[in-house]
Amino acid sequence: MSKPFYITTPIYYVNGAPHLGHAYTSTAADVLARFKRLDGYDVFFLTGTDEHGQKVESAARAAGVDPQHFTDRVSADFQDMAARMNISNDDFIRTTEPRHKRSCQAIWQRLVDAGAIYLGAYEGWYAVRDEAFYDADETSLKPDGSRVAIASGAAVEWVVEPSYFFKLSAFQDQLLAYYEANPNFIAPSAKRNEILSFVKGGLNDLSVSRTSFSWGIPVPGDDAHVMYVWLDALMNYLTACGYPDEGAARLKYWPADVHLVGKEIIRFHAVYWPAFLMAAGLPLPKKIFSHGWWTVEGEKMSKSLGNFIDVRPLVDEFGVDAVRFFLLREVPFGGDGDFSRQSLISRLNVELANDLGNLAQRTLSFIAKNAGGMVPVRGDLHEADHALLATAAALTGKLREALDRLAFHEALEDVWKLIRNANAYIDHQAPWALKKTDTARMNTVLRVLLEAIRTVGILLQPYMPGSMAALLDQMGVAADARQIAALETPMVEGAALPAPFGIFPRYIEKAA
Ligand code: ME8
Repeated sequence: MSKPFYITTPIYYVNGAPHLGHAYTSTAADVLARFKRLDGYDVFFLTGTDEHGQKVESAARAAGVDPQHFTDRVSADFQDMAARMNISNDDFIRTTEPRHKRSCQAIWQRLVDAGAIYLGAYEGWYAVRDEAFYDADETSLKPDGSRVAIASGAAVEWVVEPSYFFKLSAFQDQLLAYYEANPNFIAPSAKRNEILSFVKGGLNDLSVSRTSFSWGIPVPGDDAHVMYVWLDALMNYLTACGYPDEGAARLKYWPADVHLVGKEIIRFHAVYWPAFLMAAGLPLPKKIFSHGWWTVEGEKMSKSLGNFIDVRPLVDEFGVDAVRFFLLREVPFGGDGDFSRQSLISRLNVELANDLGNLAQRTLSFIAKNAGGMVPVRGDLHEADHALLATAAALTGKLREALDRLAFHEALEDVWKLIRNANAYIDHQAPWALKKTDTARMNTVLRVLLEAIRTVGILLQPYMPGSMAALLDQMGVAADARQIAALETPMVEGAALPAPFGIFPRYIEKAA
């Protein structure tokens, strides 16, 4: 039986349309999900939309639509974005679904039964944009007299209302012991340090219900309260596993292997979520990985600047795989990055069209013209052949290791080393010269190249599924021979190859 692997993205707020940032997290999660499937794991990959809370309620009001219709519409837009980015999620959860209401009310009851929830009153700062409570020292006064959260810049308002509290303060030691015992639980390490010092600084109990609006999941037994949207939202990861049904088939996926999140929501995932689970006596996720933020042409994406990038027009213009590749190639995963049209075009032209596209194109069309259009027969190997084949053979292990650390960019760098080596090899071996002098040697060289390109094609499938399928089709690799394990089996000598065609055309900017 294959090993379960559970990966999630954050569920996105439906207060606005999907943009590049959402596409980024979903694409990264998708690459890992696809890689693990290809490597024989039983993967469950979850994404979805976060539809309750004050922020969504006021966005619906501003649009003049009732919240349910509003969330139906925006959630459909997120699902469309996922489809256009070729995201292979196994489920799409919406927090307004009945299964989720049931699951949230069940965990609430469990927290009450555990003595972790009590009724009180909240008096303090709240930022609707972040859906977060802030201590006074986490806010600052602006020259115009307004107050904002220091971490995010979101406006805060003073809130006084009856509220249920979760006894977060009681979990400080347990959390610290957990971080200590599981050094890879929070990554990258800078984030781990940030969370460690936050928790060491002492934890206040957390307000987990609101009474000043009604767009949320009612607190069991007290309809005047709706659950705090973050308790509701975090529970999505368990709802999708069938919680609270004990016999649910998907419970085998819990605890999650990776919750992938943006850096601004690490505290919710690495502090509040594990504390809720500890209180409920449930297992904790294995890893919370936080990635950085994209800016656009040097500017933060914001409503006031109106510079939110929708990835769909980019997909139309450059192709989905070029966009997916760019997002994971451009920025070391974990750090911040800047989107610019120019850098996308340059990656497409240099790395996809020149490096990879040319390697495949010149090898395959040479075989079509000069080697009978079939997988060439290999003779004795020279040192250079062994070297290239050894680099190819080592690649799988390197990718497994890099992707287990979510180092998507490093994995690509490793693949590109092989591509560059293969391009140098073809130049050096010059099969066009061997054609006249030694066709047996020419065939061996072509065969070694094909093996290297097949390795690239199979291992890049998670990043660029459509283009790599087209490449593997041209190499006669059967659909059931595209798993990572299939790399152990050599290609079938003499098998006929279909007519080759280019997969990554160069992008030529049209004159304005
Ligand atoms: O926070 N760069 O939803 P959200 C990179 N509903 N990634 C970005 C980004 C940017 N500029 N902007 C957004 C929420 N993201 C909650 C989550 S989870 C239980 C609830 C990505 O719609 C990144 O993954 O504000 C970030 O964490 C997420 O979108 C926030 O989406």
